[in-house]
Amino acid sequence: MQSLKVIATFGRHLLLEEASGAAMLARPRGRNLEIVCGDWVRCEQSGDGENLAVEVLPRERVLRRSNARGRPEALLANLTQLAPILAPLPKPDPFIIDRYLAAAASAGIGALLVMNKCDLPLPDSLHADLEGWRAAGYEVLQVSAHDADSLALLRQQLAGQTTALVGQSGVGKSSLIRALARAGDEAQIGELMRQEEGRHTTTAARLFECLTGGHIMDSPGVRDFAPAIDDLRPPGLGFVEVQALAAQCRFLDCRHMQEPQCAVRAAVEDGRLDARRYESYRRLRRLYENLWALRPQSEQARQLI
Ligand SMILES: Nc1nc2c(ncn2[C@@H]2O[C@H](COP(=O)(O)OP(=O)(O)OP(=O)(O)O)[C@@H](O)[C@H]2O)c(=O)[nH]1
Ligand SMILES: [Mg+2]
Ligand SMILES: [Zn+2]
Repeated sequence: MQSLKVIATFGRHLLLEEASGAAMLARPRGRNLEIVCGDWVRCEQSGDGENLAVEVLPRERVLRRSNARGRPEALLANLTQLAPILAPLPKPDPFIIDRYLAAAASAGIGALLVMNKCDLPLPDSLHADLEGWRAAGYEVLQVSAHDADSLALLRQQLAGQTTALVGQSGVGKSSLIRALARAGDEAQIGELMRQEEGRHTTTAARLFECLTGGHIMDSPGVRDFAPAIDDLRPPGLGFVEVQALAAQCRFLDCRHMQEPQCAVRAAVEDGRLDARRYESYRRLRRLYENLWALRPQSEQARQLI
């Protein structure tokens, strides 16, 4: 039985890539099989000739979110790099970006911030946010999907990687994919979009080959994103600069909320740690604790303090 790569998922349908490069439709066998874009699956044919994915091969890395019930849910598999996209319009929510960055760090996935639509004026508040991310050690690329020259650095960063573009609806993920994916793939991008109030909105995650090597994943826009709490590790919960400071906190299990002699809070007070990033950490810490509290007692032992 050969293994095939999942290049798109829409509802209960899967698009698999055959060895020849051709795409093949399939569906998961059974309700309990969680299959996402980027997975490798083994397939069988049913009696009536339908392709059934019967097994998901172990994933190297996976991006997971907390669903409405606070349970982990896989979104994208086998990516090596997560690229949260933001733009001057629609109005950016930096807290969503921070939670994507935390999820990536927690899952061993690299992160690259992409500020799209740099042909539009940048609001002052966004300048400050970009500085906060750069201070934390993240690279921020400023590009425009409508200006091929601005994409040169981004192309370099995609080579040899599987990069997923994520973020709010309308920031330009699909426009970037159109500029970065191999031309032959372009026609298929439209198939997975829905016309909504005159706008194209992506409805399915989809994997493409980049022009310059590597792979790139498109994904539907989000209103919010919460990482799977099972993946977050104290003392930083995926906030890399909090993690680095935590070794100097007085208590090993410091939550960096009210504890005395907390190196993280001290760094906020003297300006070494971006205050907005710290506020974002606090929000994630509260979410982390609230969601764990909803879990049955038997599972709570798994929570790391
Ligand atoms: N000015 C400007 N507009 C852009 C740029 N990139 C994309 N847009 C526009 O932004 C709008 C939304 O772009 P999409 O690529 O559909 O955004 P998306 O992130 O894929 O949105 P969802 O699929 O809903 O998540 C379109 O009207 C694009 O033409 C850019 O660099 N500059
Ligand atoms: Mg899109
Ligand atoms: Zn602390």
